[in-house]
Amino acid sequence: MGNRTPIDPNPMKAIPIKTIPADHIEVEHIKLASNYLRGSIEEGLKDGATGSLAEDDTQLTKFHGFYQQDDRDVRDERRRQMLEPDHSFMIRARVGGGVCTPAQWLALDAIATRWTSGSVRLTTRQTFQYHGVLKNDLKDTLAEMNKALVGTIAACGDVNRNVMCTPLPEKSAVHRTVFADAMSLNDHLIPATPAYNEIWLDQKKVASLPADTVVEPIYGATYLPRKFKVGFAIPPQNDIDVLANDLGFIAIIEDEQLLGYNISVGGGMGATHNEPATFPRIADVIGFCTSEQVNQVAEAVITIQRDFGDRTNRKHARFKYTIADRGIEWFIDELESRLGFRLGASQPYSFTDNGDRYGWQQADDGLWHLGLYIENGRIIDNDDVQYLTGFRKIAQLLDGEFRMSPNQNIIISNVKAQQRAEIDALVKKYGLDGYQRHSLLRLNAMACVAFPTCGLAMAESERYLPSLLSKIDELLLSHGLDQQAITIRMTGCPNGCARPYLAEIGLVGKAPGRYNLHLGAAFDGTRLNQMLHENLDEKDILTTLGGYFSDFAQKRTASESFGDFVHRRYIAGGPKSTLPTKAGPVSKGNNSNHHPEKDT
Ligand code: SRM
Ligand code: SF4
Repeated sequence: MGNRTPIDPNPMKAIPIKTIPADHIEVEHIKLASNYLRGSIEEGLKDGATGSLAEDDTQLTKFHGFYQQDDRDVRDERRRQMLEPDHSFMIRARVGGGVCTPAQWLALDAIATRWTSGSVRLTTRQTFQYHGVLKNDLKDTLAEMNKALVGTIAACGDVNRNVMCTPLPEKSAVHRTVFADAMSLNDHLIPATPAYNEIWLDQKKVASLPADTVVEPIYGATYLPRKFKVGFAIPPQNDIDVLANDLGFIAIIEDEQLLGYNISVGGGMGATHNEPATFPRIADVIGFCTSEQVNQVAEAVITIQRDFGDRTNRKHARFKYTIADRGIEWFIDELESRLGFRLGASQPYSFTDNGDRYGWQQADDGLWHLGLYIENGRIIDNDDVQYLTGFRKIAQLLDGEFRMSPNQNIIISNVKAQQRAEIDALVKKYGLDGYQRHSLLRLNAMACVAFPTCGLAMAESERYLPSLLSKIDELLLSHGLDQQAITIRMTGCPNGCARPYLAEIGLVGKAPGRYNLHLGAAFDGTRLNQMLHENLDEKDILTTLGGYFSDFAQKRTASESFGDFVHRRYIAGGPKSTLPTKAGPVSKGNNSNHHPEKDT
């Protein structure tokens, strides 16, 4: 480790900032001028002439948990007709660890039915979103959500987001402890500004404070340079994709006792097409801490990013770039200096997979958990499915809880044995039994939202993946691979919301109907895939995958996963000319692993 800075704890508290350096980008000025996230949101809400908010305020409302969007399906037509875009808002809940009671579910369901476009959309980070909320209904919707004790502050924005926690471990006692640690941190990192309560919950405004008051002791007046994500994994499950998080805690368990956590730092998925300076990155495991040290470690990590993250370029502002630029040794040194103690040595652990568990599982306390597959997390009632109604009926009788999974699914948890039959009957009646019917490929698939709501989508994702999966299923069957679990994830752009770079097959939207094909990730989420083919349409995707499947069926070693096979044959030193299609290899672009030691 070389000459390390002597341990000398220094204050981590944010010093009030008065001015922004000239090279800092616009959003930094907006944050500072906002008076701790107030901006002119309240005034904007009262403006009945438009369905939108002022542009600066739309940056701030992210911190309050919602995004201004417009319907992309009608955007061009409205532009032609010189109409204002069809604005509405996406609201994301902050549900740490994804746990929600039946009473909360019923309240959320009522809100979905009354004020949104009619669905509850489970996300890849164990929470849910509403789409289609109109400006006039924002305040009622947020107030009603808070009444159900489901807040939205810091669900988005340049702050720590909801803390994830593996939802279904075999060991219920360890889970309880890890979950408690995750929730303690989730709460510890909530912004302290009273702006949210003032605007949405009509809390009395705080009288003016002395100029040197530290309103945000962790974040400071300009918050973080970028979003920040934390997750707790309980091996052998890596369902939260812990190494995709800025900061991860990997539970180390011995004799069914939690010893503490390995700490991982610097993960992230987002990238931009054709900009090699942006890349997905898998986190480094840097050491070990005890349960009691978790909040302190997290706070120190976050303040390092607060103080050293790049505020001059948003595409380079995530924590992963701070680490990649300055080096992991520098980071550990800075962290230990702020902590005032050295981290322990990281402990051995291993993961089996990064997917969800389906069907009934019994935990060691005798209670049952039913993992249900929800296609792309969309809980809705329409001509095809009755999921909203189904979950409403289940919530009306459930004596346990719901746990949202990190793969857009849901677990009906803590069910007593005598309730199982009733729940099974409802699951069947409302078509929620997909976990018993679908292929292993589909059960390991995720697609991000993309069109029509996501402002950044370049290609379809949620609306397209289901039909593509049916075609890939046929291919797998034709090669005798239908019993092979393969992770597949699609996104409508390279931002990586469905963590496509950690899927054995990753499809990343480039333009309408066109995707880059990434292959070779590990089945357990510990190795990134690589972009091997660019700009494919559906026909090319199927032909190309067919080539790999054929090769895999013939040449795999016993129990080798598809990702490991592709990695061994086509990536780890293998000549790229042997790629089994005429589609040429791509130059090493924005998807190198940056962890050659893990790349074996
Ligand atoms: Fe995401 C932006 C949806 C998980 C990386 N993400 C967005 C926005 C808000 C688009 C926007 O900025 O205008 C999307 C809203 C779509 C819509 O209409 O609802 C959006 N992200 C989602 C969700 C709903 C995808 C899903 O299908 O489930 C996930 C919500 C998670 C949650 O509950 O908090 C979601 N986003 C992720 C993840 C996965 C994760 O965290 O494990 C990632 C990759 C991990 C990471 O952060 O590195 C992710 N989202 C991004 C990025 C790229 C960030 C970057 O570092 O470059 C953006 C764009 C941005 O921030 O500028 C983005
Ligand atoms: Fe939107 Fe891109 Fe995220 Fe998909 S990956 S939800 S298209 S930002």
